[in-house]
Amino acid sequence: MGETHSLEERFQAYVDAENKIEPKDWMPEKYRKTLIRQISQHAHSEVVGMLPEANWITRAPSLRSKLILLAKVQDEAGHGLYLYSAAETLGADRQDLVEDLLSGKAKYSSIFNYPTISWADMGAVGWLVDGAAIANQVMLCRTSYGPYSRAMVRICKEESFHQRQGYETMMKLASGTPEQKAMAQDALNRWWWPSIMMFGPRDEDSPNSAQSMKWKIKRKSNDELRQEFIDKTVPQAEFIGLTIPDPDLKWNEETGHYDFGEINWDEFYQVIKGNGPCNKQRLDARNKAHDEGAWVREAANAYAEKEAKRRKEGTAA
Ligand code: BYC
Repeated sequence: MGETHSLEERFQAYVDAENKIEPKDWMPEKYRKTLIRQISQHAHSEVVGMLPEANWITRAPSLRSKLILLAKVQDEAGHGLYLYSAAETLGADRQDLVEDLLSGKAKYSSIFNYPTISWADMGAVGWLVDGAAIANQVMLCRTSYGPYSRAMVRICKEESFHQRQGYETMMKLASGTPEQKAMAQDALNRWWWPSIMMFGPRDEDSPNSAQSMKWKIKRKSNDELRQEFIDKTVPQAEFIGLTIPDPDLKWNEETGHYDFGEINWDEFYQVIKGNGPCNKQRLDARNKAHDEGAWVREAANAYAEKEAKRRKEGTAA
């Protein structure tokens, strides 16, 4: 007991001195579990996050926008793969993680349970959802776990491109015909509140935050990041002539931040419990894709076995 205590103290001091924890280093079991939870939820979010956007690939309004959207969705698949690999360095089994997603046991970001009903939603998702993702993930580049922080550096570079893609789409629509501007405003109206929910519960209702901040897994709190995102995004909306759908949104001279209205936390908890508008549709689509990809996994395994056998025979000869 005494020994564990001193190991934990040494671990904390090592983290406090801004060192990175690497896979073979000693770490408290709860640190490992928290990271597996957060990294796998993040990986699942990237994978499920492809679905609302993939919905528009065949209907993109130009070849240029189709190419950009395709590239963005492929980037998200790549992010999911780096993140599953980062979780594996902590001893997690990828197959278990994927099964937990497919059975509905694992969480993934609430935002991907909302429908994408017009092309303007591709703008709003890129601008707001990727914008929120960047706000959250820039701080994760400095997370204390080495493999996660390194994965985040690359992911953030790609996310910045995604955010630009979204803002450009919104800018074009907002300066187009009155119908196009109305489409952009409608998308902003529907995506604003779910986007600010992405940062998670308020700090006082966030069960994991205190410990994760102490271990420097998280470097900024949910509320701090939400406020940063709002402060950065409101002027962007003003610049393109769109209105944030929050009558209580107001610049506060004293705090130097925007005050904003009450978030519908009941909606947030319903969505993360599985009762959002598209939860069932998203899980059905992931299960279908997984089943249809079974032959690829079988073929890859058969090839790996054959190669291993060939190598063994080669060494024997
Ligand atoms: N949705 O104690 P808390 C992307 C859960 S991918 C669902 O504050 P924590 C993108 C939370 O996990 C976006 N669940 O938790 C992809 C916890 O669950 P448990 C995803 C949520 O971990 C494709 C419980 O509620 N980004 O950007 O300290 C295209 C209590 O919360 C949500 C990441 O995953 C939510 N919104 O803080 C475009 C980033 N919020 O304990 C874009 C990495 C909270 O019941 N993750 N929960 O299992 C993080 O930074 C942190 O996990 C969070 C939550 C800030 C999200």
